Amino acid sequence: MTIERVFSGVQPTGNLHLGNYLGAIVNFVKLQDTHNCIYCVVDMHAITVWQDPAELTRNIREVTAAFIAAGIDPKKHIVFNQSQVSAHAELAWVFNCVARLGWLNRMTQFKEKAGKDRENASVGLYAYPNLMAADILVYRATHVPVGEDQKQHLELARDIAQKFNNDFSESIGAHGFNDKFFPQPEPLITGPATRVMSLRDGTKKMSKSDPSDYSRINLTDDADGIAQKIRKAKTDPEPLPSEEKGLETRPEADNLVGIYAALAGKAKTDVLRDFGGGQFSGFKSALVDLAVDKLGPIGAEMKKLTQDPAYVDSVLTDGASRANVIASETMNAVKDIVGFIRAK
Ligand code: AQP
Repeated sequence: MTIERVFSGVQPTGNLHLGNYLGAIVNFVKLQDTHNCIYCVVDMHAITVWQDPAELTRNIREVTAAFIAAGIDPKKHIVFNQSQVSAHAELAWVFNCVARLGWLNRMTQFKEKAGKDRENASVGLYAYPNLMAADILVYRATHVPVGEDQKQHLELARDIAQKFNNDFSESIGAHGFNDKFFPQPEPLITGPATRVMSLRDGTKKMSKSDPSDYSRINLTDDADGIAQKIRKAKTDPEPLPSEEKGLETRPEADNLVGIYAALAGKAKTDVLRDFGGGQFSGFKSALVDLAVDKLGPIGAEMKKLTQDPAYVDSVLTDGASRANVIASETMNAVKDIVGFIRAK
């Protein structure tokens, strides 16, 4: 039986937060037991918006440190930064020629990030989903753990895989490959916190780029910082409901209960069984204790690791060389299928 391959990435754009952790990294850790995993620090995605070069380097190391501190084993699995494996960019170019403008025009993330100043957004930001499809498909990965915000990009990756397989079906067959050369990658969007919301506004996603640091819990926040942010988190005047249905019209309460549930490894219903009917103050104190208990050791380990950049860089180079073996094989096949000439 072949073990399925998992791929996912995180952008090194600073302020790695609880949403990235609960929506993605926690699931990365779990999947190590059952899958071959490739986890990538997607630095080429990061530069789709301006990054200060020295800060980018620091952030690449910080995301790598977060992966390791959270429990990803870079020896058993693969951890690397995207720009070290050139096949990502090469396949992305082929996909730029497979994907249709109409498909990209529908991407809500581009609309949100480019905002009103669309004309001034980088071409890279627009073509971002094609690079993401290449990241996944260059490893012919079948499963992609992501937060809910990435669902639309995953659908696009599936469309690109299918169009490539159809457009080149004759050539794929002529070169002796299976007609499903690229698989249909499945998003894995699981757990009670697939969309962690801002602590200041329960209708907005917790995000690295929110100007208010109080909107998010960063993985590097210390115990006092975590406590302060949770205590100041927006709530409403009602006590917590005893059943999940009671959270439906209360986005801030729903968010905090979801965070508690995810950190405790419980369902929201179980959390409400313990805290339903109570005031937010008591619940927030319990959430502070839980968050400090779970995130404190990760933050401390991240700090230790980032003080040893030579070690972190060696993890990335080792991972990149192993990733490169798989990616080059796919890229060589793609070149043959498309009709390019390459050295053999
Ligand atoms: N709020 C969130 N809740 C759950 N999952 C989330 N993810 C991001 N935000 C949340 C998931 O984290 C993984 C890595 O995200 P990313 O760094 O590649 O990009 P992003 O989604 O653009 O992250 P941010 O924090 O939202 O950055 P900005 O502020 O630049 O927009 C992904 O699996 C993502 O789903």
